[in-house]
Amino acid sequence: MYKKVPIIPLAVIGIVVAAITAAQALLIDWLPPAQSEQAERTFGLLWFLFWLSAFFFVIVTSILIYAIWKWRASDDDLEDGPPTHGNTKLEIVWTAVPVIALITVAVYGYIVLERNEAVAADRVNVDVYAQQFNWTYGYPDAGIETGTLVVPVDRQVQLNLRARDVIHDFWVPQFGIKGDAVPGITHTIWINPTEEGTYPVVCAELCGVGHGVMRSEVKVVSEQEFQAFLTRSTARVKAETAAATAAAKLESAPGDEAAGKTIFEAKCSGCHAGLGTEAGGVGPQLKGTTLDTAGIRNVAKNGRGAMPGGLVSGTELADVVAYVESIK
Ligand code: HEC
Ligand SMILES: [Cu+2]
Repeated sequence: MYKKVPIIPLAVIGIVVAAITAAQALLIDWLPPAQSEQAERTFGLLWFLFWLSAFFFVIVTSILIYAIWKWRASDDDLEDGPPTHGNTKLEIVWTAVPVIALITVAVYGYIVLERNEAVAADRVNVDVYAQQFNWTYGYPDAGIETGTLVVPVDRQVQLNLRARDVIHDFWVPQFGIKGDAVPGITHTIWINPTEEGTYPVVCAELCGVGHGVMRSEVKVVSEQEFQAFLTRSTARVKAETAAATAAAKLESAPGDEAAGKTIFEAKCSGCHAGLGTEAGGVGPQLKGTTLDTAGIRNVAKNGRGAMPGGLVSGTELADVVAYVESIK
């Protein structure tokens, strides 16, 4: 039962509440700048939700504040209020309006999700590996792996998120997308970076003691720089593989016994007594070892137990193996 809507007091309260709400929204930097198409859409949806909520918040709060003030009871008033019957018209309105608002939000949200996950044919594929407490990025098409994510601007990147131990969460705040990396499954997210620059990659899932330092970087570069990065990295991997193959070839080539003896004296006889022919050193007597050539090469190269690895490599390794072979 109401006579006339008290427009002026309601308007005054409404303006104050609206000003406080808007100031909070506008004066604080809630979100980083949107630097992907997904972020633009997601942040747009977020602000739409906020202003829609703010609109109803201001109306409801203003009426509430007015009612509390207008119909406050005096201290000695212990009576119940008069019984009131509901207001059918009002109830229809406060059911219909939220229904319309919710449908609008659902449709808008669906459109954002649909567009954010639309897959482009020319996308770049990157495998993201999360591990306590670092990130590695693999480019399956180029056969390379890096510690910094490099992606081209204005082209879609498909990130295949994988975890090597526990659950992690890949998050670049400026990209507006988060994705869990869960052991045993591959979770895919898509990002279309819109601005060149370097942004932080953050783990957004409490994954252990090093969680806070589980960070890396994503570099958004021009298409040209991206191609150069791929070429450079591929060349480096090729060179490394070639060097490793060459070293392995040198190490397994027949060595020189006499040269091996000299090397053994310098690097091994401190532990293997009598140039390897006697017991009593830190290391065992090598004369009479049951190891074959490959076994000797393996221990001499990588060490074993109390014996350190990496003492010899390349031709030196081949020579020292030839020497041990000659005394066994
Ligand atoms: C710091 C001491 C140390 C040095 C230096 C050292 N070794 Fe050893 N080596 C050991 C010990 C200890 C073992 C036994 C390892 C184990 O128990 O698994 C061993 C084991 C070996 C074996 C395996 C023997 C067997 O029958 O299983 C070979 C072969 C060998 N060493 C070769 C070399 C050569 C060649 C060098 C020089 C490049 C070298 N070691 C330098 C301490 C040493
Ligand atoms: Cu983590």
